[in-house]
Amino acid sequence: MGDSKTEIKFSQLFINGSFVDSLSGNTFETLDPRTGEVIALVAEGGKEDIDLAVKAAREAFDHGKWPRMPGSERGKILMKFASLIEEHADEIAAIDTLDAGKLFYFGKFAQIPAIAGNVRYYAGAADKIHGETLKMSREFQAYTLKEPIGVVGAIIPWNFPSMMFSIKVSPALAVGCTVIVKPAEQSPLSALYYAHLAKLAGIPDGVLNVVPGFGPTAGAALASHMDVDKVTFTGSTEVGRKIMEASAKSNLKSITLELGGKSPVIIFDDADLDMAVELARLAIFFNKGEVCIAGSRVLVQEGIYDEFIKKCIEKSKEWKVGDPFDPTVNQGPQIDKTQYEKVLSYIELGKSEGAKLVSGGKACGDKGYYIEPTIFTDVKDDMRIAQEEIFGPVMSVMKFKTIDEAIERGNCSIYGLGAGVITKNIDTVNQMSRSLRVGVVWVNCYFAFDPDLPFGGYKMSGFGKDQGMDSIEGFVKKKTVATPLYNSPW
Ligand code: TXE
Repeated sequence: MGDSKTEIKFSQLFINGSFVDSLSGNTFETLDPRTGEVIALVAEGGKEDIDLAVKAAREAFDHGKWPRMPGSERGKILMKFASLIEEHADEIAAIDTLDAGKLFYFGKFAQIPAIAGNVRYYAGAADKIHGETLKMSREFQAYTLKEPIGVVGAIIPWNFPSMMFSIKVSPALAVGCTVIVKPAEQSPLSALYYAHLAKLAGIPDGVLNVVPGFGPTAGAALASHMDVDKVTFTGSTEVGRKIMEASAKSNLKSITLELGGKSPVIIFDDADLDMAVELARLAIFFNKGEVCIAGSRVLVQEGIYDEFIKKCIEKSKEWKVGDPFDPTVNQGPQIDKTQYEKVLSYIELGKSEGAKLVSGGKACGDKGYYIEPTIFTDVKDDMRIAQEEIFGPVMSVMKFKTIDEAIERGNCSIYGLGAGVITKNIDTVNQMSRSLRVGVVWVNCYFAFDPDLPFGGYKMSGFGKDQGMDSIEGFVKKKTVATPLYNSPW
């Protein structure tokens, strides 16, 4: 039974099918955000460990059986991996709760089963990746081959350690790539557990490697490695730039970036008010606001603005903050001291910028990194709390009058990850969904994820897609083959 006493079994690097210490022998502490206490000492991968992992992945790609076996065979092994994930949901959920403050019951009954579903989706896709037959104007025929891109570096963040692992690794493995995962230093443990399960499932040595370590060392070494063909990254916009720079300065490796957001939830006068309040609350307080696509800007039409705020304040009081192992709790601790202090400093900034604090606004609990669900009203577009990613449970509410204003202000951000639109009017839905410059529009819902739905942003939220069959395209190269139809002088 996974609980707060769950034993940490895997804390070394996973390279070429074995758990090993780092070459330097260095370790780092991973901490429990409920208390700030050490959970485990984890082997700290550096540049030389990344070199070893890349060598193993390169060998497995260039000479191993994984990219060469029929897709259906890879699919069968990935199906087994998915079943093992499901069987160990309890333990994995407990690890993510300890390491990242995530809600245990949500993990066990929703998130980890969804991850197994995600692996299965790509397992099913593994034998359905094919090119096209092309019509040429002359007496030739031609076709395209979709080939795995090669060795993939997956640099992932701490807010969804399991989901991020799965959405990066599953499509890459399905198409026949080999992978090195660099989990976030705040939450490295579940990735190591997945490596263990991958080995049990029969994923060959060297195909999946996991190297915990720090961004500027292990992460940077992966991003600038000459033998890595692709980096898929989720994290801050600032580090996304560094990854692009590293690619430009090394081997021009292909890149997918899923970066920050400042997504609007836009609520029209005709909305079902109770539903709107529920969705707005979920959009920003779920996972303690540590969500790239959190609905951090709530734009409410003037006719229901006052009533919305009243109900939203009432509802935020019912949102229970506390130990994420407690089944009645809605919100656990922020991931670490740095993020906790960042969120609290944004709350101070909001007050000093003139926004009205109407609910929450303080840290809570006598230890750990807990913050009250917080609501600001009277927020203006040019305030920093309306423009910058806070990455915490802080809602900024603004008032608008017309649909044109909603479009303009909804788009008033350097980011373009997602948006929520809440209305009963189909014309409003159509106009909004075509005018918002974002990667996903959720109409009368929020966080509607599915393995089949492509996910990824516009503008400075990045490019390329995670999830869906689009994600497959990020891990293949298309080769064109042309040949004469008849004997030809060419
Ligand atoms: O992110 P980083 P941080 C946002 C959020 C948060 C802020 C900072 O606003 O408050 O970013 O968080 C690795 N080369 N998001 O500092 O640093 C790092 O080790 C290569 C949004 O934790 O971007 C980790 O594995 N890699 C986001 C990963 O990058 C480097 C989720 C992400 O960490 C590196 C997380 C380097 N030079 C934070 N430096 C989202 N889009 O969901 C760091 N890393």
